[in-house]
Amino acid sequence: MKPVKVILDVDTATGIPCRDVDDGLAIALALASPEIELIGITTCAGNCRTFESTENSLRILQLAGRDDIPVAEGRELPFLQDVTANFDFLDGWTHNYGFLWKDVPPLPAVTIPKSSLPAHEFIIKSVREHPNEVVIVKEGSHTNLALALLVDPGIAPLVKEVIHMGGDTGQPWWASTATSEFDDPDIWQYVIKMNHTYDPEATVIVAQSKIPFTFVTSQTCLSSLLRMSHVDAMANVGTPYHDFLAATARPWVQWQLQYRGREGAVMWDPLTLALVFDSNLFNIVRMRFDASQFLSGQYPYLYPSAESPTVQVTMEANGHRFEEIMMERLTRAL
Ligand SMILES: [Ca+2]
Repeated sequence: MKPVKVILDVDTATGIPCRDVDDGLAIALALASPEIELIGITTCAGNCRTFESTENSLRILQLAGRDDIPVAEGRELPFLQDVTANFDFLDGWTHNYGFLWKDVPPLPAVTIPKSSLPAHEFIIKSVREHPNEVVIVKEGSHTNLALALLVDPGIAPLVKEVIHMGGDTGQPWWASTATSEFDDPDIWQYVIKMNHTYDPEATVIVAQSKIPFTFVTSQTCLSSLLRMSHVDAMANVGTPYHDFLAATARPWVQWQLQYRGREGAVMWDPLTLALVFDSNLFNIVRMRFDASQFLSGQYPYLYPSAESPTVQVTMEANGHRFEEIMMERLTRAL
């Protein structure tokens, strides 16, 4: 079967102390998946700043020997939101837990260039070159595609599908999460919710564009972990690329074990990407997205709706099976 053309829109924080490595592993999973033709990476903000995502994404492609894949840099700021608190919080993590990263080797210098096109122009060009063929997997905020839709609304019917890591079908799981390290009850707003609330106006533009849209909810993603045994398996491959993936993931997994009471690091973004090539991993329902409820910060904003569904939403995933698939691919020689 012909591989699916994918643009991966990522906030790749891989290499920054105490930031999630899942975007980088989603890139790695895409590179190792024969069902996917990764036609480009666009960078956005969330887990890190956009320019950091660009550099971190380029580094992974460079180590993988895939500098043929363009990396187009996105907008640094959301349309309206003040994101100061988001980065203050994330910088606090880096400051407080950075000591766990002391054994990570220095990051290789990035020598390959980013694309000359900004992300939204790259999206427009790609969709117009390949009408009804491009799936955009959005692992961070929606700013880039929203901007593309504002500049060229005619691309909406030409995008095959948007798959988005984010969304909650009711009161979100983290609302009742009590962890001693987080004293600020609003803090999850800046961490877990950020893929869709980092730039909520952009989320609404994309979700209402009539492009087929699937939320891969955070609840779904909790099923799928990167465990220390997985990190060891990547390290055992022995290439500089796999060594890098393992070395950057190891302290993040260690932090989950030591400070968060989890058995591994949640594979939010790799699991979301897997919907491109294996929908059987997921239980998917059709729902209605309520933009005004969403913009007002109220729950729920995704409703079961037989009459007028507007989006698809994953309710659960086979995490065990996904972990097997992911690790078979992440330990494969490129
Ligand atoms: Ca992400």
